[in-house]
Amino acid sequence: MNLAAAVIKGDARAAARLITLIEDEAPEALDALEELYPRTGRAYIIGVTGAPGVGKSTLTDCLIDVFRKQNKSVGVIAIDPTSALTGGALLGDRIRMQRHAADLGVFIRSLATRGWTGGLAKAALGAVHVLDAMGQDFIIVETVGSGQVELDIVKAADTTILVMAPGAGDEIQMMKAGIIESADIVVLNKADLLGTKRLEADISAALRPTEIGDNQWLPPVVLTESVNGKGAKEVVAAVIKHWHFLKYINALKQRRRERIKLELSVNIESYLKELVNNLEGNLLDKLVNDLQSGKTTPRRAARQVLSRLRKEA
Ligand SMILES: Nc1nc2c(ncn2[C@@H]2O[C@H](COP(=O)(O)OP(=O)(O)OP(=O)(O)O)[C@@H](O)[C@H]2O)c(=O)[nH]1
Ligand SMILES: [Mg+2]
Repeated sequence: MNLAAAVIKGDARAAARLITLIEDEAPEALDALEELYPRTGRAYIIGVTGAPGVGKSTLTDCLIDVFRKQNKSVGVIAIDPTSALTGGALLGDRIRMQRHAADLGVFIRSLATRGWTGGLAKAALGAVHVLDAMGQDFIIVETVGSGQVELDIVKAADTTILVMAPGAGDEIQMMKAGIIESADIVVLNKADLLGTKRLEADISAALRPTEIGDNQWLPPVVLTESVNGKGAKEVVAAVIKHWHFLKYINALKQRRRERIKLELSVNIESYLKELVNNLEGNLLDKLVNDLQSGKTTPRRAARQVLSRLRKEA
């Protein structure tokens, strides 16, 4: 049986294998994804993001538990843009979600890619398709850090959870960077620690809208103590509430449209990159030489590349 067919049957080993091929950008992966694509669009995708160490994986582990008690299957993709360098965080993620390792209704996978950030977004979207096609009801995508990758992946979720914790030091940064604005739910984890009340007040102030319009979602702040399993039920309830809200105001379709658009542009980008890197006669190298010796300008050089691409097409 081919890989795509096995994934559609729910074969976890086939799914794991396919995600590895996606990470490696293997041509077979692209073919398998083509086959899977018509089977996607059924899962509900939850993004879990936040600064390093705030407790995203511990919370995710608790969320898995709540979903499993409701008889829902769960797929998890843990993404760390820096992990290709350190390798450490991935191990930590696996260990924190270890207790679900033997559960057939749970599929957990870490993702790492080298190279351009667009590659990571592309791989993440591909991995989501795999879990979707294999029949997971909910897919949780955990991303660490900040910056473009995080924002892209946030865009790709149906519901985005921003996790914060007292004492992490990055909270004010996140509020300033506007990351909090893309949160549908804010989880204040480590509520057992000192400084929770203060942070809760700061978050609520940052979330308070200047005016409340119709059909506006005011992100709830949910307190959790993930390390003690506390608060996850309330987080899941908030996710479901947000889901119903999106459907009610007809916004789920629009969100999914954004995701499709992102995937299309990421694919175009990687396709173009490949074409450009494989131009005949080392055109790219020649242009770099010309630029370095002042014979051309970046814009003119880019145009030359485009006209060559057009000719080759
Ligand atoms: N006190 C306290 N510690 C917690 C809580 N939740 C998680 N932790 C601890 O915080 C540390 C980091 O937890 P992780 O779940 O790995 O955090 P993360 O956000 O996934 O970390 P990265 O993936 O490395 O960014 C661990 O030592 C957890 O045990 C909590 O509710 N209270
Ligand atoms: Mg983690």
